[in-house]
Amino acid sequence: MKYFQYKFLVKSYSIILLTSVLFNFSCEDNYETGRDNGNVIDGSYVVYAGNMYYSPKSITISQGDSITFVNEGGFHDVYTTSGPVELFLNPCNAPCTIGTLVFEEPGTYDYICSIGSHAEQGMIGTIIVNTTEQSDDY
Ligand SMILES: [Cu+2]
Repeated sequence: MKYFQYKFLVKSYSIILLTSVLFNFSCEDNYETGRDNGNVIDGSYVVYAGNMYYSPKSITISQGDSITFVNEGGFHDVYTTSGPVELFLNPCNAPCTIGTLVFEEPGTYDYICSIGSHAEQGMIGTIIVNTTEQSDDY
């Protein structure tokens, strides 16, 4: 009887251990990818920058919306590499706010961090700006 109780305890403990390990892994994963369009401060969307990421990596906003880039770690800037207009923000040393960009032109903007080899190391992102203009129906 006692042996079975012991076996049950060991089994339960293993399951708890395994679940917490898996949970920790998924949390770590979410840190860089889990942020979404829900991050808004003072009416401006927020994209976080750090070593070596922008989070969220891709964000969809509407024409006229703005994005504030918050630097959580390291020295980073923001430079668009494609899109309707060229935009950039000068770098700053974390913790700092790199700056805020306003997107008046709809379209898809790709951007990078131009510091060192940060872009190659993953500091690239995409901003999709949807038009707010109504199509005219005659
Ligand atoms: Cu950088």
